[in-house]
Amino acid sequence: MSTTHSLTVLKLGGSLITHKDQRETVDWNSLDRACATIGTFLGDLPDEHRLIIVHGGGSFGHHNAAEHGVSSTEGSTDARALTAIHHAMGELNGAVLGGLHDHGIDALPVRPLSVAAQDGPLQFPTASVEAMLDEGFVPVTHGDVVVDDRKGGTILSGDDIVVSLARTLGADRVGLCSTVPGVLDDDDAVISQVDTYDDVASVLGGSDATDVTGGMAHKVRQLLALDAAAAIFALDDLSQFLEHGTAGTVISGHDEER
Ligand code: IP8
Repeated sequence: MSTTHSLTVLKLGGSLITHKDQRETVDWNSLDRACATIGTFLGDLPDEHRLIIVHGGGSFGHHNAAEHGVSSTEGSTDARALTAIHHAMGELNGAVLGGLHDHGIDALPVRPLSVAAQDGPLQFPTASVEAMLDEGFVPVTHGDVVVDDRKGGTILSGDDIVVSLARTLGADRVGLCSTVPGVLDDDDAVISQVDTYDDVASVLGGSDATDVTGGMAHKVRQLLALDAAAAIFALDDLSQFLEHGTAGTVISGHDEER
């Protein structure tokens, strides 16, 4: 990718763009708000900014994966089951692409099952993503089922893709837009800055709804290991993040999980 561009990797959380407790139900209102905000941001910018969007599974991927007993660690060799999970994620990807197109964003799909593999570490070739960025498109990829060395297919989370793409492509900014305004302390106040995992170890728990790829703790650990400035924030702060690169909880420093 051309180095004169600045690159943002933005994840739209599955719980944000779907109703997580209702099977395969898009939250059209939140999706449209997110797409409108992104459209305004890109429309206001000169051409040098590049954006990759990654979305999670919400009530599409996670219900399907749990039903077939597939997770990030538990694989399956049942091709029909793996295809069903991938197909559900394709439906959601189609909804996200449609929302982005409605707001004038030149978004194109990147389907991980067809390009990525788990061979110990994640292998996510980026030639197609880079070519899209160079041509001014917005690649839109997502958590998916991927083939995993000696396990059949397992679940690859959107968070892992965010981290992999941000590293490989040298992203300048990474944002996770979620239903929560950041990492919350015991009084539900947003922790504005996290430099090491120890800062938040006592307050982080698991996700409430069905989620086969881990909750906030995993996100924070992964973001801490990145070079790029990262932030976790809610939809109300998406515009602030896109414009300034900081919102909600800002995560910096090199901690665990490299
Ligand atoms: O919601 C998981 O992606 P995530 C995708 O980013 C599937 O963890 C297929 C469950």
